[in-house]
Formats: sequence, structure tokens, C-alpha cells
Amino acid sequence: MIKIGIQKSGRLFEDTIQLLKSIGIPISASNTSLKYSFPEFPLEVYFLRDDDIPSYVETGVVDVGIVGKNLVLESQCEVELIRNLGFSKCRLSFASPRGFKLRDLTDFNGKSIATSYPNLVKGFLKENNLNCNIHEISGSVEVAPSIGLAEIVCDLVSSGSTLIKNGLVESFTLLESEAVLIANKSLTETELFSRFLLRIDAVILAKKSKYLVLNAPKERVAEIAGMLPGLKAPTVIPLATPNWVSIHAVVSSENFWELIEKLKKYDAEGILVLPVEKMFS
Ligand code: PRT
Ligand code: ZN
Repeated sequence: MIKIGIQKSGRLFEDTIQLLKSIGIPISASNTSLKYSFPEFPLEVYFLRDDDIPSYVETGVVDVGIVGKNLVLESQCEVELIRNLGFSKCRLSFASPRGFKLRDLTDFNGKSIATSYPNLVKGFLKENNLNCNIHEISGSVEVAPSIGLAEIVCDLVSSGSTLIKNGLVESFTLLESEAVLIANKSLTETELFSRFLLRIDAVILAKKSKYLVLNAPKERVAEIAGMLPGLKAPTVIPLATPNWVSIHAVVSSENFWELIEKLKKYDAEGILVLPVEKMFS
């Protein structure tokens, strides 16, 4: 049995439920009682506050967890960081009031910084030989300068609108974060964990991929195939129309529009793009 700790509600919740559903765990977002087991796969899901997940994984209360990388690194818990999951992306950044823009790291010296991430901030200051006072606060970090608590803030940013609303300007990024899968160090070699990871990887890989089908003149196959690395090489199938073929390939979701523009230049027609549900490398 694998015990997994996930956030009970909040920014990680929806995508985590979606990920578990896509690996075959028929979880219901409306039933978040503390513990939930499944006969489909020996998995027990624990609904927790995100802050508790790293230490619960470290101490073995649960075996694996899904939580923001920011919390894992701040907690300094000894856990294995297994996979980046590609959702709940944000960054931990420094910001200061418009009138006091941080242009250089030496601008930090002698200032006070409000943050909920004291360990990460301390590490950053030490690495850069900077001297500051750190005010640890648990929420509403962005109001610290306006109430005179600190000159600088270090907080999570996604769209940036909270900073703008509070008259703050983002300067340096300490960490790029996203949801991650973490595991207790004693678990990673087990067969059950490999089975669990096979499912997770199939979903992560599928999300990064698209299935492309297009028609092209036969004389363009070499050039088009060069643009479509696919799994091994694209599949080329003759069409009923003489000297035309259909080309099938799995391509990366990144830079996808640029690829379509290039393919059009090489006379590709009837281009279909399909989502990939699962992919095994
Ligand atoms: O109740 P529980 O303790 O479980 O949840 P929580 O309230 O502590 O956490 P939650 O749900 O707010 O966030 C969970 C995780 O989502 C974080 O640890 C991050 O990994 C990730 N995440 C992604 C974010 C953001 N984006 C984010 N924008 N966490 C917080 N914010 C906050 C930020 O602190 C600031 O107040 O949103 C504001 C900034 O947003 P923008 O869009 O205005 O820049
Ligand atoms: Zn929390």
C-alpha cells in the first residue's frame, strides 16, 4: 500500500485530483474525508494542509506527497524530489516599493525583508554575502512595506497582480516553483513505487506531447520528417492520391505553433492535432 498526502483544498487541489484520476484513481473532489482507499491500485490518499506534507513524507506518516517545490525546500525536510508535475507554477521573488527599486544585490544590505520563507531567504543572503533583517510573517506579506514592517518582501508571485496592487516592483527571483512529487527515501527502490511512477510518468509525458497527422507531397517527406523527431521516426503511409503521403508523429507541445508554421511552408495539408492520453517511453 502506498500512502499519498495531497492538499485538502487550495491552489494544488484541482490539478492533483486530475492527475490522480488520470492514473486510474477514481477520486471524487467532493469526498475529502481524511483517508480514502482504492481497490484499483493499492493507494491510500490522505487530505492534508500543504505545509504538513514535506514533514509527513520525511517521517513516513505518508510515503509520497504532492506539494509546491517552494514548501519542500523551505521545510528542509529530507525527502526525495521525484518529479516536477508542471502545474501550480509560480516564483519566489523579492519586491520593493516603486520608489525604492532594487537594481543591484548590494541594495539589499542593511534592509529588512518580510517573508514566509525565512530559510530560503537566509540561504540566498548567505550565498550572496548580504546582511539583512528577516521578519518572518505567515500571510499578507505584500502589505509589509506599507505598514512599515519591512522595506523588501520575498513572496510567491504568479500573475504579478498582487504586487502591482500593493505598489511593489518585482526585482530578483530566488526560486522557480511548481507542484512536485516527493517520496520518503526508503520507498523509492520498491516495486510498488516503480508501478506508481510508471503511471505518473505516462501522464507527465502525454501532457508534454501531441499527436500530429498531416498530408504532404511525397517529395517533401525527408524535409518534413527532419522536423518531426517523433518517438523513433514519423510513420509515413501512402495515400490513394498518387505521390501523396500521410505522416503521423508524436511531437512536443512546446514550440508547437512554430512547428505548424514551418510545416505549412513545406506544403503540409490537412494537419490534425490530437491530444495524447498516456505515453510510455
Ligand atoms: O490551506 P493550505 O495550507 O493547504 O494552503 P495554502 O493557503 O498555504 O496554500 P495555497 O493553496 O495558497 O498554495 C499552494 C501552493 O500553490 C503554493 O505553495 C505554491 O507552490 C503554489 N502557488 C502557485 C501559489 C501561487 N501560485 C500564488 N500566486 N501560492 C500562493 N500564491 C499567492 C502569493 O502568496 C500571493 O499572495 O498568490 C499571491 C500572488 O499571486 P499573483 O497572481 O497576484 O502574482
Ligand atoms: Zn499552507
